[in-house]
Amino acid sequence: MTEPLKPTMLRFDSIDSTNLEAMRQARAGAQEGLCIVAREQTAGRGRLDRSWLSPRDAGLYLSIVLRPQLKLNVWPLVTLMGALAVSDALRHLYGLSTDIKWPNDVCVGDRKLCGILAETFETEAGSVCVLGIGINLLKAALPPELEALATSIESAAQAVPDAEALLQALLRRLALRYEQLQETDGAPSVLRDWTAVSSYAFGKIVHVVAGAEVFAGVTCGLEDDGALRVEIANGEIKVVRAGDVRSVRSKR
Ligand code: BT5
Repeated sequence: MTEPLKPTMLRFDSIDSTNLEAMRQARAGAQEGLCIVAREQTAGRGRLDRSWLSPRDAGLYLSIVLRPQLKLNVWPLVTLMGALAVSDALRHLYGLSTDIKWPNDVCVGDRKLCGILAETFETEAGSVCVLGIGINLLKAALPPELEALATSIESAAQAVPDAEALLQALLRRLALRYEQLQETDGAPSVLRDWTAVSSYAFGKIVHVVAGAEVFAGVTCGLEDDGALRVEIANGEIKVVRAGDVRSVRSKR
């Protein structure tokens, strides 16, 4: 039996990145459950050295230190269970029905409302996964150039969200999903739930950029470690572990 996740909060007015602070704290020995929250980030991080725009009080920016009791091959599922927890909280609080774009975007329609960045590393006290979550609360989170691609709770739910209520609801859902992941058969059960709510799981026509490889195909489920399976024109199945996947419309 693993211990339930009990978050302890460390709050900042302004910080470079909640993920970086969580990594610093974990290297200094922070226990599982330490949660860094900031009102703004001056160097919010996305995947692949991209940035996450994090203006003051316009989004929820948090990172949580996890020390999962899991085989290393299923650690990538932490990203998927994080997206499920965000979807659960948004449905519960605002009645929002969301999609999950593989691997880490929670979207309303085609627009990104939340990005997730899980970073894994070693510390003296064992392996750590820092799970970072950025959710756009207000329209003010987004500059004009992102308006076509992204959204906020204010736009999607037509309500100004209470950041603290969202934080508390999200932490509760995260604790539940994290428990689910660590149960016996937790990995297949998280994969099943993810597959049930993501339009990207099956039959999505996608364009994939994975390192130097670029191809198009149709999605056909996830591998045990959460990698996306994409069938290309000759029937071959490509397995995407890292990269960008975007939906493209059929030419028919
Ligand atoms: C992500 O990367 O989506 C992961 C974002 C994780 C952010 C959280 S905030 C708390 C924690 N601390 C951190 O430093 N990070 C985490 P990726 O899939 O690479 O998407 C990044 C791309 O999304 C950028 O290149 C922009 O195009 C777009 N983007 C940037 N800021 C955005 C925003 N606020 N809302 C929607 N899209 C945004």
